[in-house]
Amino acid sequence: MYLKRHDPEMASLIEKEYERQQDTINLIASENYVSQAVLQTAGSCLTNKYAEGYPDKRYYAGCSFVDQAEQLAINRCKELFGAQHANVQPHAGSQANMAAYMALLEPGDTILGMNLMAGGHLTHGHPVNFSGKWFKAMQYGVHKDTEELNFEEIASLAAKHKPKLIIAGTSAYSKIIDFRKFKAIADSVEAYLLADIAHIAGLIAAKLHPSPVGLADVVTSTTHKTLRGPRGGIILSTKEHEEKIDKTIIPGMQGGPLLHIIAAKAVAFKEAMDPLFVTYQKQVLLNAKTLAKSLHQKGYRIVAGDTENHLLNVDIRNKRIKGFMAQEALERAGIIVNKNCIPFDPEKPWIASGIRLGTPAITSRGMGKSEMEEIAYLIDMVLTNHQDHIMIRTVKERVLQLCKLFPIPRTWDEVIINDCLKTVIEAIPVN
Ligand code: DSN
Repeated sequence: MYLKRHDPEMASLIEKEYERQQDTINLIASENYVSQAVLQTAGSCLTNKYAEGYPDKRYYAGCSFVDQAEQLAINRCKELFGAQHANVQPHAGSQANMAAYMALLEPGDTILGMNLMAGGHLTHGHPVNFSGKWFKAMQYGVHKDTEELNFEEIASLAAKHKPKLIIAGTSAYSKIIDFRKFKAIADSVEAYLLADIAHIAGLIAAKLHPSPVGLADVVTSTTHKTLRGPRGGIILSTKEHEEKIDKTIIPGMQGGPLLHIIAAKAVAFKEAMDPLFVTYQKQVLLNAKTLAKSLHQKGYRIVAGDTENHLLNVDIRNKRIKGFMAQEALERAGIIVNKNCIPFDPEKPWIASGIRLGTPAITSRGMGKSEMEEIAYLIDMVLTNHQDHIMIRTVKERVLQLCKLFPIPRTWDEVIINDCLKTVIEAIPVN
């Protein structure tokens, strides 16, 4: 490999990270494995090109091929989500949100978003984030009893504070999001509605979760979670907001677009339009359900009772272990998760009473029902014996065996779908 000769230090770090990815079970709900095609495009010569502006309206010469690449990404993105307009330049989900807020709001305006502690996101109005500093941020949460979105609270906060923008979106929430209810509340106070679908974009593209496109003024997303594309962001909007959104990204906020990443997004959008992508997403849902059921049977409380998407939040308090300790013990056993607050958590976020588990990445490796049951067993073994080094080593050996049986796929359609699990998730309402 050229890099090995040129920069052995960096080559060795990449090699080690590759081995880490191959040899661990990745349950981070926001991660996935891209195809070789996406990887190749992201590592292509398109990284060399400056192209501030948009296709056919650039500040630089030499853009004819990158213009076509970006236009392809825009067209595919619009087709995939049925959107009137797509901006594929945001470098990440946070930048997509920042641009959308800057396009629709003035500093000091009131926004209403979900509290991070209840399952929201930093950019939805947290005080340490730009969204909480630049805007007057009101925060909603979940019902204490059901741990589901508290629409009464959302409606009453909206009526009281008259936000200019309501944000519908989550990063640690396992139930279906009813975008129609959000739209009705936004309309009742004449607020803009922004849907942040970063986590569920792949499910929406596969029509396994209701879509906010057509309801929300603006929809933001990342491209690397359930959507299984390169690390980045997108903004979908109605025609009405097209010009404002585009002008906010450039010249308003970002510099040169990352054309290698934009092109890789286009490749991922094409992959997401294949019927096999739907099969993959159905398996993601089934795997999450199986994992939740298996953990529940072992005495774990699943936040909100169940999962209807790709993730589950697990309350681990009755196992006498904190979230940060669970995360650390599981990593020693080769199982990668993140600690997560549960709703109304008495602990601080860096301690946390729960863990968040997601199935997009392990489903990409072809794992199915029996592997989910086994992973639940292995998680339980670690959490109930987290100080027992021999037990941790035994679990790690089994994790390695599983990883060897299910290597990271090289191509998007290499994912092996276990036929007996191909049940359609009829229960999930689709727009
Ligand atoms: N960091 C992402 C997640 O893990 O949900 C959100 O930005």
